[in-house]
Amino acid sequence: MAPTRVQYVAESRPQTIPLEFVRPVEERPINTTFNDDIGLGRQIPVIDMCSLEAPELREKTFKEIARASKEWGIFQVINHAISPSLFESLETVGKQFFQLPQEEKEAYACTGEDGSFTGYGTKLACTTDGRQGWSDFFFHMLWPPSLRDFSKWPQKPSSYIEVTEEYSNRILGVLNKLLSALSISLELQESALKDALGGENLEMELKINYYPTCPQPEVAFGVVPHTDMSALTILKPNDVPGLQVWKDDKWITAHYVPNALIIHIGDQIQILSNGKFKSVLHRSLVNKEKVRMSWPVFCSPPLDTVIGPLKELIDDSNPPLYNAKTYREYKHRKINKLGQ
Ligand SMILES: O=C(O)CCC(=O)C(=O)O
Ligand SMILES: [Fe+2]
Repeated sequence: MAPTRVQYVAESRPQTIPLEFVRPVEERPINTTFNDDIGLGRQIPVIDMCSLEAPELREKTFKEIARASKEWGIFQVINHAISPSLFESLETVGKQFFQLPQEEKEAYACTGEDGSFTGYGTKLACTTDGRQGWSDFFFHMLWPPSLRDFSKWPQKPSSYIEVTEEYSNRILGVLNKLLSALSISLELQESALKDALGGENLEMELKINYYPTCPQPEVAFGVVPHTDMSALTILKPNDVPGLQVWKDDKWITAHYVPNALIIHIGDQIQILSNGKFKSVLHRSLVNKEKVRMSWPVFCSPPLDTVIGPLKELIDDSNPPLYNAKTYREYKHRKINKLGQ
């Protein structure tokens, strides 16, 4: 029997949510969110990618990126050259998939059999802690083209594949620019991070998070706190805020910036940079009236790539802070909570 989907639970319009979604009192969003009533709270930095092309602004922008990656582990980017109409199409096809009848979605149910999370599902093993987040997902490989299996992508709506293929090409362009900028911000060769992540074999996976309306958003999470095991995550949210990041011992809500992409530094860049850039701890909240959705693209090295601190960043006063290991081993250890 298929596990119960959160969307299905939400459609029955319960007054209260089932117990497995209720967080312990000390963890609940209402007791832990930084309340910025007087507007003094700092916001996740916003970086204008156009400035990377302007000779007089480049240096300053590299510094902003370095600072955001060190202090926050997350930033938003604008002027990244992805058009608002492509975002709109991405949102439309994703929404249409989740609006299909339940049985049609179940045809894609994620079985976890091949050790991957591909397909439609309710919980990714890496975020399990015995309690459930108020969200369903769809997950599939996006890049490289040789690893795409279109039969595992939604076949409905019919434009899903075309729109998502176009989006993956555009996201690859943004990713390449960001990896160059991050390398330069670390005072490395421009190609250093991309080379370390497998060069042209670097992989991208798309997850669509679907957070149904929730009658008790003050006691639940959409996705429980975690860092991404990817190198970099490039996330497009819809206009319903919900992402929170851990900064200076507080949970801070990301403001919605129209047409911005949210860039998370993931575990693999934290390791390659020997801790200079930090993998951001984050979580997401849900909403009483509105469906929230988000589209993270996880950018990661191929599984057999060995990831450890880059040798250019290691010297007597900067000893390696992490063990080198394959990404396969890293993932296995993280999913099974074995320590690194
Ligand atoms: O929905 C969000 O904003 C965050 C989702 C997330 O962190 C994830 O899926 O890894
Ligand atoms: Fe995440």
